[in-house]
Amino acid sequence: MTTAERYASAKEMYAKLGVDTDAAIAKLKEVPVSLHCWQGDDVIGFDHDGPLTGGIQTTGNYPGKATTPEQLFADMEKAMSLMPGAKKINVHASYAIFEDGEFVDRDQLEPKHFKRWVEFAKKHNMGLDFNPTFFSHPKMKDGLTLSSPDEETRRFWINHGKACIRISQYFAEETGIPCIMNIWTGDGYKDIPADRMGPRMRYKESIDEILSEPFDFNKVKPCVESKVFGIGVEAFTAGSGEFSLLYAAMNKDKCIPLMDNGHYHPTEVVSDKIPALLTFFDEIALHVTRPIRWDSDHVVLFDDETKEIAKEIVRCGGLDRRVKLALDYFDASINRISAWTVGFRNFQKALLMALVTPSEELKKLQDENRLTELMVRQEEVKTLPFGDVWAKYCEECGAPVDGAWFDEIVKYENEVLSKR
Ligand code: RNT
Ligand code: ZN
Repeated sequence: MTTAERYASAKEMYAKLGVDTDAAIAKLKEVPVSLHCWQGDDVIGFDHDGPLTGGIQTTGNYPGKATTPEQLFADMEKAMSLMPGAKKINVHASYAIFEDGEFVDRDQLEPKHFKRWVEFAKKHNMGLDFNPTFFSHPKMKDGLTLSSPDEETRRFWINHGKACIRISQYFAEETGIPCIMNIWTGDGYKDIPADRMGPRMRYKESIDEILSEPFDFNKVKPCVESKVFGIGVEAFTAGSGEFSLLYAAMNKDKCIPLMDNGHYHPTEVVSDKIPALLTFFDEIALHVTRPIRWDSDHVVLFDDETKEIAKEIVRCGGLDRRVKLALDYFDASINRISAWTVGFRNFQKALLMALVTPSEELKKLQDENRLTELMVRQEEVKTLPFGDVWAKYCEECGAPVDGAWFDEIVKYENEVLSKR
């Protein structure tokens, strides 16, 4: 059977449950997912040498990582050619591109240092998201940035944040697409602190100052990302869940909350937090990742929690602007282009599966307290011929179907990566 024949049969089966698969495909095509530039080079960037520091860690030494902007752009283009769906690109400040021997520190960054990213985005009709880089830098003092008790240190990082607001505004104006600017620091303590409130008060004041930089909230969406702990900061994280959520809640006119599903205690699930936050916030942002035991940033799989996150996004009306979607993982132990591709495709799969779930019917069963039947139906939905809808979606997007792209990775590895 051809893809078209299989799709026709699947479409009929879904239609019996009240699901319009054509509409689902059309909807997903419009929704951008932000692809993180940092999978391509293990979060190193172009503004410093040396390893990562500050509660963030990559492991693995797979050959062929990108070490120049040209290589990173080429690798991203390769990966993007293998992924269906609309994209944005998520850039970190450490990926500033200096030309003609120029170099400025992070507090002095200007839009011009990201001109090449804008060109890259325009070439592919994409928006850009942005992140100040509060890690891997000598100005981190004793593991602290925005919450440092050292005024000069804190000032440096505030100025970095303000510079990033200006760059985010530039991204939005150049691309015509709003820029999500995410504030995350790994500030914290390895062992029991004597003062938990001081760092948090300083962190709050620092974010206040960053967000006092003028910007248009329709164009720049600053977020605060929370975290439960990081490597080396096991006892205390300044930007904890309550801190970050409350910061966003108290500053709704200039900031939105960001949840990374690697940043919670292992039995907590972000799928359940999405509707909770959307009850109170007009917009929220997500980092979709895969924690194994902790915030290990493994490549996103088509697993239960990814599917559940996607279902909540769809059911809560999140695809229409309210939920800002981004990926955040970095695996240095496997082919990085494959990592990008598998993770992106898996999240697309989860979103498409959520779009073809008969949510209205299932909700009705819940509201009528027909919970026995709800369980039966929810289980049956799992074995509908979803793969045929997915194949059709890939084809319509001009992307390879499952089974037809890995050879491309092998070829690129042999022809390009292995020569680096
Ligand atoms: C770290 C946070 C953060 C980073 C990126 C690189 O735990 O998840 O979002 O992964 O900024
Ligand atoms: Zn994250």
